[in-house]
Amino acid sequence: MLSFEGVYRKRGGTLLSGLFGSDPFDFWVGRFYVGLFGAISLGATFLGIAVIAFAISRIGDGDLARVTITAPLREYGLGFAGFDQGGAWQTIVILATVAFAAWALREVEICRKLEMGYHVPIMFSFAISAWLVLQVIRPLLMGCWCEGFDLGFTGHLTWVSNTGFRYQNFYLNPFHAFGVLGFFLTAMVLGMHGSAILGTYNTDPDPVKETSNVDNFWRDYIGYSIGELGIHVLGFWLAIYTLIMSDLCILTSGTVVKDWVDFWHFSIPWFH
Ligand code: 07D
Repeated sequence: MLSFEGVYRKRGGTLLSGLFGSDPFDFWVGRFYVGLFGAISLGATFLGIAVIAFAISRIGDGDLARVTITAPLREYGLGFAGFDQGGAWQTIVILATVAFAAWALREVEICRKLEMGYHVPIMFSFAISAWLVLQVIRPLLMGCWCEGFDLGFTGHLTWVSNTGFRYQNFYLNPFHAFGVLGFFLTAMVLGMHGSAILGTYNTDPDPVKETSNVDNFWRDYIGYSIGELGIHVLGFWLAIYTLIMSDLCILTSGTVVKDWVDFWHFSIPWFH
């Protein structure tokens, strides 16, 4: 344990301790906090990995690069499918969703222990929203689990390509374009921030002066520095914007828009 870690390792602030006054999961393994939701998340993850391994063994393709656990066929609609007919996919999707949600709730309990804001679980929940939209919400809206993406490296990429072309030209989906813009912008500002921090690391024994070295660099270079807190607030909102656009891009495809080429054939009178 590092010298300051003891300060943060306080029991309590968890759901179970709030409800019953005690929490048997309120402990650490090494430097990792476990907690009720950590145990649920790990349990669902191990079970999910076991189902994946079992499903792969039945497919009989030992090549992990191309092995794919496919979504149920269209004939099953929103019903349950047999294990080899898409039931494996359904089981894995349920277990993965439980694992992701429990992990977000574990983050909430850690935030409560550290008496900090909920920014981390909020941000992670937006990442989970992409998974939920793709695998649960859009299939429900389209009336078929077959709409979810297949699980596997090549399988999910094939799904993206097929789904993109099914709506003619996915580049013409404006939410997709705004999402792409957000991913690129987020990567760029993260790269700018990371390189500025690493570039000024150890330039001054005083961390406050080190921070002003970063500010000075950007003011010298582009005439403006968003500041230490500002860059993190920008990253937070950029990532949320990006994920909302990505959610909208796939949520609208097939539900309200069937053809993104045709979508642009509207006419705004004052535009021409
Ligand atoms: C999904 C991650 C959540 C992570 C979680 C936790 C695990 C895995 C394992 C369960 C959102 C961790 C998870 C550990 C668990 C198991 C077994 C984050 C997620 C919860 N596109 N496109 C996007 C670009 C084209 C198409 C998004 C670029 C073509 C479709 C993003 C290009 C066509 C869909 C994006 C490009 C096309 C997308 C994806 C360039 C194909 C979507 C990122 C330069 C012909 C998808 C919500 C994302 C989407 C999506 C970028 C091209 C089709 C904006 C840069 C033109 C059908 N594309 N695309 O959202 O919006 O991450 O998903 O060409 O469905 Mg696209």
